[in-house]
Amino acid sequence: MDDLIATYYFRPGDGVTADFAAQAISEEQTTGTWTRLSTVNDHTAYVHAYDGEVMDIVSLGDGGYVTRIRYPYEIFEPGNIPQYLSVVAGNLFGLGKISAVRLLDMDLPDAFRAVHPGPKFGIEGVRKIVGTETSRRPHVGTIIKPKVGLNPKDTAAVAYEAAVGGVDLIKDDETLTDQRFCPLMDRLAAVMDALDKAEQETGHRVLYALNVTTGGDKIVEVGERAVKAGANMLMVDVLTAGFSAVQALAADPAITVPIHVHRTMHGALTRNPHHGIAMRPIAKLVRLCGGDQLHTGTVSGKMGGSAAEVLGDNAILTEPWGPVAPVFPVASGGLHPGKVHAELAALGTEIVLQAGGGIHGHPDGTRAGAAAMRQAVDAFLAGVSAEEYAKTHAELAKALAAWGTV
Ligand code: RUB
Ligand code: MG
Repeated sequence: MDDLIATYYFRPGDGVTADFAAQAISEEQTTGTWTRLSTVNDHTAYVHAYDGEVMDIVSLGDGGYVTRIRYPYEIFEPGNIPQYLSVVAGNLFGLGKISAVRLLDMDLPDAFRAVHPGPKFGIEGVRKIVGTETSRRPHVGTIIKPKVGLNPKDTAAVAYEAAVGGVDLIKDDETLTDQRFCPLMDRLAAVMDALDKAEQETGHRVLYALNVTTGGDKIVEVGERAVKAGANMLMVDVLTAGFSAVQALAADPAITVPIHVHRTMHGALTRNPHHGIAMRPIAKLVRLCGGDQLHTGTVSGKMGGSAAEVLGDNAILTEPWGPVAPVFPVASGGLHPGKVHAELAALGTEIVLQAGGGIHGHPDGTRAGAAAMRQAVDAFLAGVSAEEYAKTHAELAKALAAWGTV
């Protein structure tokens, strides 16, 4: 079956039945509107082949319901992700007869996958670059902090320290793009020089996710220029720049590096349990449109979110899905070495753990902070508590003294 099935949570408005509310979603998003249509008559009866179908409605007993709606394959334009969203996540959010509605999930049929090649690298490709395809250890990443303000030379100096300390990935923060105080191409050149130097010393290849998120139609041009100049990873913010930005980069044969997908603004969609869009459908679309790693959240960090939901979202990224390669889940936001155990215990080891403040805020600086994160990971893999491991690892001991454990 090639139809798309979307799952929603909803709360009907006052005086509205659940059946009416679910039907209203289905009709608004397909062949109906708020009144009878003169444009649908005997001659156009075929239009009903494009009707949505309310498959079931389950009461949760708290005024809320879960419904599944089937949308016929024919109403979609294969390859056009904005159009898919205009159907499954369109005007329904504003319908006055529904007091709240949240898109929980969507089952994308095989026919959709056929037109989206998915990630070029995925987990295996990224692990290969870093050299962890055999060890399968979690990757450790850092976000250069402060968020904005450092010039290219200062950024590169921080990157060098983080790389020598042992991180696998360094990324720009989302508010840093191509501002005057830190031009993108100058920053790229300086950071890649620093990472080359670190690699000569340590033998360890480190990825640098350069934030090429940009306005208009420039993203492909900027991405290509960055890759030509030696970038080994690109970062794009999927919700502000759009799924099409990720798709355009991933589909470009000249973009020969993995794409790190950040999700700033997601809380506006994902946070309210009754209204908005859950992370799950966003994760599916990112995998479809070719992101190689994606932020899905933490269980002990600063951004909230439930462990069950993050685990489910990570499964969407990593479980087999036809020919579409698995995507590396990224846990980020408020992490530090004392939280590594909780993250890995809950989320498993096929993951990138990122820390910004939790590395650059280490009492002995970035290099020690990076080492402490890696030591916390090593402790977990050795089956030893962070406190125990810290007895013989000074950087971890100082991090735990500063921030404790959860
Ligand atoms: C983390 C950071 C990231 C967000 C991403 O910095 O800047 O952009 O945490 O969040 P720090 P999410 O480690 O200093 O908190 O992964 O939830 O999208
Ligand atoms: Mg950030």
